[in-house]
Amino acid sequence: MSNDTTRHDWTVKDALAIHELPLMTLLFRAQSAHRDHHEPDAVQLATLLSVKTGGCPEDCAYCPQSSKYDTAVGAERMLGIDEVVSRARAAKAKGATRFCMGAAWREVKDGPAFDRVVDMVKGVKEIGMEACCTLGMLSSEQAKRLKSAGLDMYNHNLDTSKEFYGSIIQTRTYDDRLRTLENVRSAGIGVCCGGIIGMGEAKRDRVAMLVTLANMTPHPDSVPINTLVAVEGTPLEAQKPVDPLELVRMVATARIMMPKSTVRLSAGRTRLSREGQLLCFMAGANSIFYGEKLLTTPNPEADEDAQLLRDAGLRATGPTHVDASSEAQEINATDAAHRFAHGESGAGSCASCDLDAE
Ligand code: SAM
Ligand code: DTB
Ligand code: SF4
Repeated sequence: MSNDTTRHDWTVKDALAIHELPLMTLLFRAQSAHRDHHEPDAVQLATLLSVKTGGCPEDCAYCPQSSKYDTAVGAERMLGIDEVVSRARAAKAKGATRFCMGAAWREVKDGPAFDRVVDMVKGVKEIGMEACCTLGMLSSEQAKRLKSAGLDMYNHNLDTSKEFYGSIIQTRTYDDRLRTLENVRSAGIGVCCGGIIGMGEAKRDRVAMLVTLANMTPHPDSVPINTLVAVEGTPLEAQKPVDPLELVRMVATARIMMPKSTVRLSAGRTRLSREGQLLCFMAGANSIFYGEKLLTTPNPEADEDAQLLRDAGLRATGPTHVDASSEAQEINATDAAHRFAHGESGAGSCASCDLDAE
C-alpha cells in the first residue's frame, strides 16, 4: 500500500489544531477520512502472544516485563514452535487473521532463540495467517531473514514524543528506534508503529509523536494507539487513568493525519465501555487485539468483542498484507468473517458472508 498521495509535512501546530477541534467536528472529519480509504464496517482482528516473557534488561517505565522493576511478571522460558503454532491455529479458529508474537528483548541476537522465532513465523504463515513480530531492535540482516521467512509486519513503537521519551526510557534512544524502523521498511516488511498515552505526557507530546509518524514516507502501515495499563511495581503504577474522550481524540487525529494506515485500538480497552470503544471505531480505529490477553495483561474476552462488533454491525476483515493472489485473499477474508460470526465450528448459513457451512 502506498501512502504517497498523503501529506508528510505536518507540524505540531497543525496536529494540535486538529486534536483540539470541537469533538463532533473532529469525529466528522475523522470518519470522512476513514470512509475515503477504508471499508467503514471492517475491523481487523490480531491476536497477541508473548513467546518470551519477562526478564527484559530495558527500563521502559510502563513495562511489567522489565527486570528493573518488581512486578508480578517473572522471567519465563521461551515457548516452543509447536505451542506457538497451535495457539495461532486457535486464534484463527476464533476469527483472528493476524498473529503477533512478542518477546521481552532489548534487541534480537543471532542464535538459537532467533532461529526459533524464524521457524515460528514460518509456522504461522503455513496455517494461512498474517505474521507479525515485536522483538525489540533489529539489524537490517535480521529484518531480511524475517522477511524471507514470510513475516508481514514488524511492531516497534516510538511510544511518545522525542522530547518526553527520556522521562520514560533511558536504556535506548529515539534514534535507535527510528533505525530499526528503517531496517524493517527496507527489508520490505510492513511497519507497525505507534505509542502510548497516559504516561504523564502533555497533549503536545501526543501529537508530536503523531507528527513524527505522519512525516514518514510512506506512513506506517499500521499505528497502534495504546492507553497505559498501569501495572503495580512499575514506575507508572499510580498514573491517573486517561479520559476515554482523550483516547478518541488521539485516534481521530491519527486517522486524519495518516488516512490510509490501519489505526489499531490497542492496550487499555478493558477500561473502556462498549460505547467508548464504538466512539474509537467512529474516530477511525479499524483494528483491535482480539483474545483475553495482550502480552502479560488482560484484554476483553473474545466473546465480548465478537458481541460488540455484531451489535454494531461491524465485521472482521481478512488479511490485508499477505503475499497471496487477490482471489485467495478474498476467500480468506470471507472465511475469517464467517468464523467470527459463527464461532469455531463455523456452522450455519450466513447472509452477510454468503457462505453455507456444514
Ligand atoms: N520488547 C520489545 C520492544 O519493546 O520493542 C517488544 C515488546 S514491547 C512489550 C511492545 C510495546 O508494548 C511497547 O513498545 C509499548 O508500546 C507497549 N506496552 C508495553 N507495556 C505496556 C503497558 N503497560 N501499557 C501500554 N502499552 C504497553
Ligand atoms: C502494541 O503497540 N501494543 C501491544 C503490541 N504492540 C505488542 C502490546 C501491549 C502490551 C500491554 C502490556 C502487556 O500486556 O504486557
Ligand atoms: Fe523490554 Fe519491550 Fe518491556 Fe521495554 S517494552 S522493558 S524493551 S519488553
